[in-house]
Amino acid sequence: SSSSNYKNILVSSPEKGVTLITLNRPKALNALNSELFTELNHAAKTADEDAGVNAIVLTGSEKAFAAGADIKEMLSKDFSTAYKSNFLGHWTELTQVRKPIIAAVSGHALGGGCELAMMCDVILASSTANFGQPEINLGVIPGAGGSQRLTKALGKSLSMELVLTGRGLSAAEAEKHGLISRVVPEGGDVVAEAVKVAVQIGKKGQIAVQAAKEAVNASFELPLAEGLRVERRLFQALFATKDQKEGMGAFAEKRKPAFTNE
Ligand code: CO8
Repeated sequence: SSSSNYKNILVSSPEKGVTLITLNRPKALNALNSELFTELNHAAKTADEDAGVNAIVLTGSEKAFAAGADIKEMLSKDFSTAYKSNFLGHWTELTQVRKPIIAAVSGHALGGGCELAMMCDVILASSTANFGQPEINLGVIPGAGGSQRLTKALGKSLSMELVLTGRGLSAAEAEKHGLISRVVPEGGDVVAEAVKVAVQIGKKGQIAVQAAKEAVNASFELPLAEGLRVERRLFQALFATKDQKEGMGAFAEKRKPAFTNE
């Protein structure tokens, strides 16, 4: 499907090298369903494969980044259909994207919405952001990383409190405890700020950018010694790129580097 066929998302390019994906189910506070995720995966994969794109910004509306998986659609599901259709199994595809994804969160980022934000590489939030894993109120538990990525970000005690009580986490708390990189001050525009970060990333050598993302992500998967080995191998491999010669050469010659992504 081409971008004009998307029903649940909008795709645009606010700056050269940046793809902006906006979740767009306003009547349901961007509740996530299978079709939305299929479109999101398609748009992200398209950006990932486009040599003209360096980074992706993912956002929702002022009111909601996403208020979770679509509860009305899940209500009558039974085990056999959920299991046989691998219900929401394709949610993880977003984590296979190699280019950086920056989440710009305003309003509710709850349940699957919080989990979606946590699948991104950087989270910026406006002061209205409200994170949480309220699944316990629905008789279930987080199903797409809320018990794992949240715990890695916040530690055990706070994650347990959020997951067991379902209470929300304000933008200020999320910043204090390291769930997000920063809150954009009131009056600021979180999407514009995220696009700025994306543009900055776009000025670097893109092989190094993707290697950096791969190395940081390895820290979530591997024991330290293995992670350090991955990092060192990637670091060494970058000496085979023109961008390394350019970057270090430009420093030595006191000029700005002109990376060619080679
Ligand atoms: N699903 C479906 N519809 C929703 C959802 C949702 N998650 N959230 C909001 N909506 C709908 C409402 O039903 C309402 O629709 P309508 O106008 O037709 O009644 C509309 O959006 C507006 O919502 P509200 O009127 O409730 O707006 P408020 O501002 O009063 O409240 C809240 C906002 C607090 C966000 C409230 O809507 C709410 O509590 N929503 C549910 C939040 C929630 O529980 N999220 C977790 C869902 S479960 C989940 O995400 C599990 C993921 C598991 C992934 C597994 C992968 C394998």
